[in-house]
Amino acid sequence: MAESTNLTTSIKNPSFEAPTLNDGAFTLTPPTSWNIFDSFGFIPQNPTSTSSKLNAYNPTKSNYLGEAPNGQNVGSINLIQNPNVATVGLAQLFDTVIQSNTQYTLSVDIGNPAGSSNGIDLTGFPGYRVLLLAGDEIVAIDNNSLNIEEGKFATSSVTFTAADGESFIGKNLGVRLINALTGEGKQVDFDDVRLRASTVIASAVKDNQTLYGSSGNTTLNGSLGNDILFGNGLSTNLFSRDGNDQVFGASKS
Ligand SMILES: [Ca+2]
Ligand SMILES: [Ca+2]
Ligand SMILES: [Ca+2]
Repeated sequence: MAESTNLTTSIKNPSFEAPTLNDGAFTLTPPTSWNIFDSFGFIPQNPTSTSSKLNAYNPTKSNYLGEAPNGQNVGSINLIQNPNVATVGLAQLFDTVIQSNTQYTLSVDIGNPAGSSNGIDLTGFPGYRVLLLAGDEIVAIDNNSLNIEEGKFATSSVTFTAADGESFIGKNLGVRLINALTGEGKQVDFDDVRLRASTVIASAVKDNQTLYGSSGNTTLNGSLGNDILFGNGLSTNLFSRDGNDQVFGASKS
């Protein structure tokens, strides 16, 4: 069995319990120790209860019968803009530094709130993304793969394996939890961010690799040199990195 270590202690406020809130209450600022990722400026400088906002929220029984999956609060992103390519996220770089021959698994509960919050109708779901980061680069994605019913949470997991020679060794792991604003609905909630590491024997990263995806949730990292990547499936993520890489995207056949 591979040795598995719980690294959740390297995440600050992983369950969004700070600050403490009464049932139904929310902040107008990000949960403690979380940052706003908002490259298109969808969150106003001074959010109000009816503007777009990214906050800590103590959901009620009308949002989720079981309320928050862990503790009392969730991290919440509510966007009032129309569906758009722009996205907004809760972001944090962890204290965990990437080591070689290690597989990192980040899990987070994703919620589709029912009912309303402060008069805002929460019917529908705008979609989500979970991005695992090495420094400021994306190394794994869950791009809205879960089908989450109204009033329910589901758990998303993403993994990244760092091999010998990987350019990300020594960088900090991090996450962006995104409201994808892709459809009907305004709000996505997040709770209970967990991080585990397992020791693995990974094939060392070499120059000029040829890598093949499968039809599952595959992530291919080209890293060094002039690589050739073949997606071979709809849910394959391709990261070409350094060098003059050739990337062949996912096909349906
Ligand atoms: Ca919580
Ligand atoms: Ca509650
Ligand atoms: Ca909803």
